[in-house]
Amino acid sequence: MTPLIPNEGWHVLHLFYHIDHSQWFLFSEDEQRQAKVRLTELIQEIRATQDTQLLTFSIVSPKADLGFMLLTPDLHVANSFEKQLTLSLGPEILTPAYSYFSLTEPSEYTMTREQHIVEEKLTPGEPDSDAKLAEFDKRMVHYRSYRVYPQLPDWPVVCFYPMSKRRSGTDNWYSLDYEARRELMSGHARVGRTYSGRILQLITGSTGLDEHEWGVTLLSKTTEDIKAIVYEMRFDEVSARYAEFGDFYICLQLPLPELFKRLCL
Ligand code: 76R
Repeated sequence: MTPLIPNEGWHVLHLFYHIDHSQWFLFSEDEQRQAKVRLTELIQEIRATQDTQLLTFSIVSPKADLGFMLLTPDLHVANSFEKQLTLSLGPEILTPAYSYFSLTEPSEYTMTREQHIVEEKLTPGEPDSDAKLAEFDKRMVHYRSYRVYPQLPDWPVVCFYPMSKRRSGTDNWYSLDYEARRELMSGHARVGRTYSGRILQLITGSTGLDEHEWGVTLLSKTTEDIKAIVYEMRFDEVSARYAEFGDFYICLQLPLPELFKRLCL
């Protein structure tokens, strides 16, 4: 099979399931134990695959029970792991509640060095400006690689929602010229940067791949920070005027033994 690997970035699947406990309780204790071993071994296999990450979640509220976030380069591999995960606890135990398919991507609005010099009124060659530029360069190297090849931490609170940019009447993001969009996005980024260290955001592109245009995955250590950033962003013009959102899922990232207990498996 020829691998389906993007030139840049990884494929990303958010997979949320309901657990059918009425089927599960028909299993003998031994069958339940074997099912959990199967899922545990599959997760180990996935995590041992090169450039592959798998996050495991208990979902808050009955929107879903169990969730996975899978990041891996080859779509054949992603698809194969996805089918195995769905069946891992036995047929009809996991039923899909929601899923989202996207790709990590660089941003077309990432600030260039030249734009940074103009916006911050820097004078290259002057020690003060050079120090600021060195800091900018360091941040951008990290940021560019993080967006396309993220390493997600085990922070406990994960918020996922899909979003699109509006295309209606005078509020059509796609009929704005590039400079206007870039200007608006730099306001968005300014708000975002004030949450540095508290919110880790991963924006993955899904135009043509799923219902919305991006998947937004926010990782945090508290629910307050998730609520605060999403609220504050609503006042920023990019969100206030141009953003449309899908359903929100709050996930708790848990290690597997704890996850089994939490889900009454
Ligand atoms: O520093 C840079 O140049 C990167 C700036 C940046 C871009 C280009 C950035 C920063 N984002 C970008 C793109 Mn974002 N982001 C969201 C949401 O709920 C809402 O209202 C919106 C959901 C959040 C919470 C968030 C957080 N961002 C995007 C895009 C792609 C747009 C496109 O291509 O048209 C979307 C859909 C989107 C949505 N953003 C940040 C954050 C945070 C916290 C940051 C700061 C990151 C950092 O510097 O550490």
